[in-house]
Amino acid sequence: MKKLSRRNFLNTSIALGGGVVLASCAAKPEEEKKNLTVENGEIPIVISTWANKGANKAAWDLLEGGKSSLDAVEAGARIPEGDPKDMSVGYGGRPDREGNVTLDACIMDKDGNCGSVTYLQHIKHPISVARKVMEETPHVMLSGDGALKFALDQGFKKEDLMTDASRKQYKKWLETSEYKPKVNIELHDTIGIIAIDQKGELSGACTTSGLGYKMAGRVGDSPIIGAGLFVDNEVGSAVATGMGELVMRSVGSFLVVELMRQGRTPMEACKEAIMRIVDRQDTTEVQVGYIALSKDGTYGAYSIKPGFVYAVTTKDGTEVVKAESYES
Ligand code: SD4
Repeated sequence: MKKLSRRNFLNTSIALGGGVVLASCAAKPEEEKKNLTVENGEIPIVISTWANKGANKAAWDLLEGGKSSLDAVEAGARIPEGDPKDMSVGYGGRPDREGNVTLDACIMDKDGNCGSVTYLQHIKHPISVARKVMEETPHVMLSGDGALKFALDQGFKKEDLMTDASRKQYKKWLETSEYKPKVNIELHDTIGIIAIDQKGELSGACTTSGLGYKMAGRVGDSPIIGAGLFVDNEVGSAVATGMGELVMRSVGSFLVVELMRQGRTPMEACKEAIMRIVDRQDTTEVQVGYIALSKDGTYGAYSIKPGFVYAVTTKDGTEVVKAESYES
């Protein structure tokens, strides 16, 4: 597929009558808007990448009960982590090419505290280990064997994270051992989740098993503060999903939050961060999507390719919203 240049994209948009919609939450089709008063911001609120309704529910139950956004995003992230059917996160996640399931996760709170684990094996809930790194150590990031040792010291259980299904898929993959990251072959179920609690405080979390059949040792954007996730309680928060290398090269989530600080709506900020990638990197066969939530409860998203959705939960319920994208 030919890569569209930014100029072509803008020209196309102008030709279509300025169809590049920049309003916050413009990704929501008109008929879906009726229940959510997002234009004015709705608090508390939780949004997450992809159609993780179960994750939003777990987070919402805590927000509704007056718990902190930190507790909420951790609880939300644990849902796909524990779900063997979700093959991009935690238990049942696709292994690397050596057959090891290696997990990346990070979490960030309203005070700018953060914790992260990378290349963590054998622990079902890396997000909770990341929170322990934040709360129980003087560090931000622990990796590999050190992260595992820390997790075991904290009482986490060592487990086999492969399932029959992931073993079967891996065996099939070994028949060709071909690795070419492409749009959606990884299914991109990584969860990034952001919430604002009843006190108006923001937190975020991100957790993944990374790209399926990645090189041994590969770490993506998801545990990197500023790339996969960033929270600034004065401004807002953003998380990324998709091909982590593109996100890391542009420090994407930090960029989205800084653009919101400068006055962009969440959707405008996500779009500008995607355009930064599209203008400078080869995006022919890869997907990246951002979601963002501003301090006042407005939200938005944008992706390179169509097909990116995110789940939004407020007191009016949960809906899965289709994001606007650079390509159509
Ligand atoms: C990574 N960003 O490891 C992750 C993958 C992902 O949805 O988000 N998939 O690059």
